[in-house]
Amino acid sequence: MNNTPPNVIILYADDLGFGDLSCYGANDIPTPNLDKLADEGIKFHQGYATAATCTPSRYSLLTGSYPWRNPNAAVLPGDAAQIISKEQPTLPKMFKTQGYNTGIVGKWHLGLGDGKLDFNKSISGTPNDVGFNQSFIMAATNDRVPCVYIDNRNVENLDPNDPIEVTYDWDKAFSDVPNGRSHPELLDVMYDHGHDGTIINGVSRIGHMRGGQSAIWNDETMGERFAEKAIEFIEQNQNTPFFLYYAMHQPHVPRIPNSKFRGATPHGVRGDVIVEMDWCIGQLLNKIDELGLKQNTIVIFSSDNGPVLNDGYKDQAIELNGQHKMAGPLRGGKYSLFEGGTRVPFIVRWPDTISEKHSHALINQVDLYHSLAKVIGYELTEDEAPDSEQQLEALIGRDPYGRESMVLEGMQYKKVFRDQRYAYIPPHDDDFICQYTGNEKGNMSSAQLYDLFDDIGQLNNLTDAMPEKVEQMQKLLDDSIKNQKTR
Ligand code: NG6
Ligand code: CA
Repeated sequence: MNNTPPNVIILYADDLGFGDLSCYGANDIPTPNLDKLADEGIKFHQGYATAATCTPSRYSLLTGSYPWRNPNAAVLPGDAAQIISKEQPTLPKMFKTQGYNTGIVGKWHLGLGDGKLDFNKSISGTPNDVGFNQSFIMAATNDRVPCVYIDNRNVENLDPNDPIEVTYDWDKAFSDVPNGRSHPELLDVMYDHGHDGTIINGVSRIGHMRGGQSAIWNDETMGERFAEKAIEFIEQNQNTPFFLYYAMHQPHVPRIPNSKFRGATPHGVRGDVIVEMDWCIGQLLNKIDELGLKQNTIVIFSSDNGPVLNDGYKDQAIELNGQHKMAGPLRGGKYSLFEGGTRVPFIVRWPDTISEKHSHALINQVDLYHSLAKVIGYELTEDEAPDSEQQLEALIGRDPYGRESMVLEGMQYKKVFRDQRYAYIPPHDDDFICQYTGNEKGNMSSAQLYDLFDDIGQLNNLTDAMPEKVEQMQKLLDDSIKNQKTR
């Protein structure tokens, strides 16, 4: 029997929907590595991100706090300040106190810098300042500048004679740098809604950057690079317990698969990058096997929010989607208050500990903090990870029930209250349809109540039939907002 504490790896996809993997019902997107992971572990049918967008969900995963408790936890530009303070307790800090080496590879999107952010200097206010021993990241998203990798505190491969400048203000856009608006003839893929800033590798991005030419990433090898870095971290730390947060960029826009994966699915680039992501995960899991670490490593896979077709580029995701149901049977997707916004694939593998194959327990990524604390024998302080429930029994398949209830976020702090059976969406004064993507955000001027046992597709609004339930859910939501738990 192995007495060393288990390694923990969180694999985190970007905009992957509940129905996007073959093990979750996709018919023609082969994801053999994740299917195998699910087969060797447990697959959750009610696993959730805390929000339907990226920054908020990632904030919750790392802090154990609902995102709307922090007004800065909204989708961030690439030059935003770090929104997790250096003092705040975090998941990687927790692991560190228990003697783990901690690393992050991939998408950060929680801001950088603790004041004036200068990409040409060593940055203070990085993942390394909030609990990670090592980091290799992109600042925000692959559709936002700066399009460079940041290796711990410094931009990788930066030539000091060609400094990077970044702005998100069109009035300050660099007139000598081609952008999508001024030079559409230079584009390999046409932009849509707002992705018309600086052109990098034939793709115009959100925001503007100048300089840093030697540091510009290659979109086609991004998947491989992150996989290599994640593997390197595991190799370096194979003899100490480690915590690795591997946050992949797929299938977020722009979807630019390596040529090896072009045409891997009938769904064009959106399907192809999912296959690429699965391949990257396969590389990493093979390494875990090869190093003999499989038995003592907990591997968790999930996604930061639901799926979307056109999220800023005319990349034919819509035309080639065919019959594929990105969110499976769920309504809505990214940005949505409906289930498709936050219910995502959620797989956990822990050999010898987990024997169940499926779970319908209600489980949220925000619970990983407290549940993993239990695994490594860490006591949370009074105000640490306030919204994180200790759900280890559910996470390892021994409790089929999980959370009693939870608060989910659509966009801009708009909330849903979910209990074991019902989803309650209060009246929200905003659009029903997202004008950019066509996804249903789900806002209505009157309340909505859905019975998810009978109506997983959320078509039958029960507010008129069940006024008392509506009242009860509104009250529980108000209480959750007001009463931040202390332990
Ligand atoms: C939105 C972008 C979208 C995407 C998203 C972030 C527009 C109109 N839309 O603001 O393209 O970048 O932010 O995605 O600019 S996330 O998965 O990181 O939350
Ligand atoms: Ca996302």
